[in-house]
Amino acid sequence: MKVLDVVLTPVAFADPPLLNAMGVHEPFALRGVVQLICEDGVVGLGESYGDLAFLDQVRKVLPELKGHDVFDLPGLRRKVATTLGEVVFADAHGLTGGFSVSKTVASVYSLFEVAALDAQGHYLGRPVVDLLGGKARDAVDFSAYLFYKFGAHLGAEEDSWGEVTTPDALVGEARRMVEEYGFGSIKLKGGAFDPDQEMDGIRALADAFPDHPLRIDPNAAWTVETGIRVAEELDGVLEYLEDPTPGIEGMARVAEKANMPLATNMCVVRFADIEPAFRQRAVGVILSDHHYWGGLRDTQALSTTAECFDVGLSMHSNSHLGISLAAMVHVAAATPHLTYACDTHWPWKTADVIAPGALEFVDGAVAVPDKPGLGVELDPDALARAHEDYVRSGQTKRDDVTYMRKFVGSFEPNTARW
Ligand code: GKR
Ligand code: MG
Repeated sequence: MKVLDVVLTPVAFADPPLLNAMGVHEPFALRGVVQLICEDGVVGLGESYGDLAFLDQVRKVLPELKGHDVFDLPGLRRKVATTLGEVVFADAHGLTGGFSVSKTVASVYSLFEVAALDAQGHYLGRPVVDLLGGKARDAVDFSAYLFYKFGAHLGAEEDSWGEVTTPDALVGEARRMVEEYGFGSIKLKGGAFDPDQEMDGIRALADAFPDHPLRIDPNAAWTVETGIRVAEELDGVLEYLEDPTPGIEGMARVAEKANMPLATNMCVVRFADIEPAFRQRAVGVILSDHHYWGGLRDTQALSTTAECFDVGLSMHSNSHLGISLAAMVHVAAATPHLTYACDTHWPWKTADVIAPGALEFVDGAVAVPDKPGLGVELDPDALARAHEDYVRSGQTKRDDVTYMRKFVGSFEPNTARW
């Protein structure tokens, strides 16, 4: 089934002022939505980053796709690799690890692979999970993803979550998320405040939610010494400790002393990182992300590799919309070795580009859609509105640092400062 045309639509959606090691989320998060228009009226959907530096790479590939058979995925990858050559895409926020030619190709390919699989599913009348080998589970567990946050964006009214900078407020945020979505585990984005303050936050969560496994992720904001101290002080409290410190070697030094596994979406971000990381026993859990690991099938390959070395697997998330969540759910459902509830930013958004109802959280899990393809439909009006927001926002990249400096003029990213 051939591609007749490809439409790429940059979109923006409102995002609260969430804090992390690099600063604070801007008023809008950006995404790119792709529609592969195919023969027989079939349309395949994909979603990925909306930063201009990424979209520029995607745009180079668009003309090459006309006439491509959506069942030829190796050919699709070759076309992406040949078209991009030695280019390296780097994002400005620095929260998803290093950059390389292979990660750039994997990221651009992934966007089109998901859309091609969606198109295949529509053509065959089968859900994507079936094209990936079938269901290993009927529903996919997700974790509540807590952030410290400001109460309002600059010049705006306070949002419904309010300011969250204290343990009490954090517990309040967690209660709302757990009540609304039924999450059975909780992750805290750290790296925003002093580690002792963030450990107090984790202890307050442990008291309030004794049955919920907990994690903290400072995005490599800590030194090795601080990582070891946090691992010791939160021994028995955390199910895993995510990216306490930068780099495979630093992670290995923390891992040597930590009783809980270390997880990462920063130091193992492509297949070439696996050998050094596993050899040094730096990580016990890889947080996969199909958006840069080379799509849904490579995510499954990653899972098999991790399983061979007794390393756990879960999923990383960035601010995203429903097409991405659907892709995560299908691949997670088709991947037997998935050992922890996945991350999602879903509760933080208030709008989407897909028609509502296809993806619902029940007891913290999303049932795998059983309709053809990804099982989600674009809402054309919502897509148009989100594109207008993109144009109106004037944002062309995610830049948490510069936005933070509008709140705190002297702000410096917290990476390895503590
Ligand atoms: O949304 O601020 C955020 C997160 O910090 C995100 O950008 C990270 O990539 O969630 C991610 C993580 O687990 O590192
Ligand atoms: Mg992380």
